[in-house]
Amino acid sequence: MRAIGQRNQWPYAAHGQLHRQRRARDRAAQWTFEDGEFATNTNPVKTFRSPGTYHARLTVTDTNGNTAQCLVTINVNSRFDAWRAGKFTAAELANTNISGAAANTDSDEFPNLLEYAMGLDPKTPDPASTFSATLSNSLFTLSFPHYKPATDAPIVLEVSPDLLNWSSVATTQSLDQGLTEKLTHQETASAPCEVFPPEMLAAIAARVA
Ligand SMILES: [Ca+2]
Repeated sequence: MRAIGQRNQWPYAAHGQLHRQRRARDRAAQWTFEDGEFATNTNPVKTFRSPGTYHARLTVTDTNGNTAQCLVTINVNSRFDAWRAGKFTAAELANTNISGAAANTDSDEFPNLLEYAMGLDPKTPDPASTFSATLSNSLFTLSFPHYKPATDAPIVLEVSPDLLNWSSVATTQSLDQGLTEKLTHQETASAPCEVFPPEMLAAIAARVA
């Protein structure tokens, strides 16, 4: 399992825009956000201080005084650098051996980029079982937490029938916890897997680390 990092910008921002043709004939538009802020232009810009899912109510009024409303969902994603800034001190941020993507400050199984992608705390050791791998009744189940706003660090889950050749597999959501979710992959175990499950689990743990 690996997390892929990308460079992104701070702060989080969301832009709203009405359809061009509709906007042309509308007389007024008002956006009302959950925190009480509002905007009366057709293309507002709002800054959010933390990732998450937000909503805004949009009211448009045409030249005849008719109004229409809709609820707009705004997904505010995170950025690895912004996450780092919230987790480490200025001195720690200057030291990539502590706060870098590959660093493992708490000496658990997960480097910082995976801590971020999985929604963990980089200064609190997490057990290896945070990435769960079980074999029961020939059904192999892999599951791990995922921090939804970490779209700049997608997690790629890879499996191998022989520990030599690896391929990515799809995961499905098995538990929704708001900003985090549990992703799971299941498949029927092959014969070698049934004979050597401990070795396979150890190899998987090594690849996570
Ligand atoms: Ca760690």
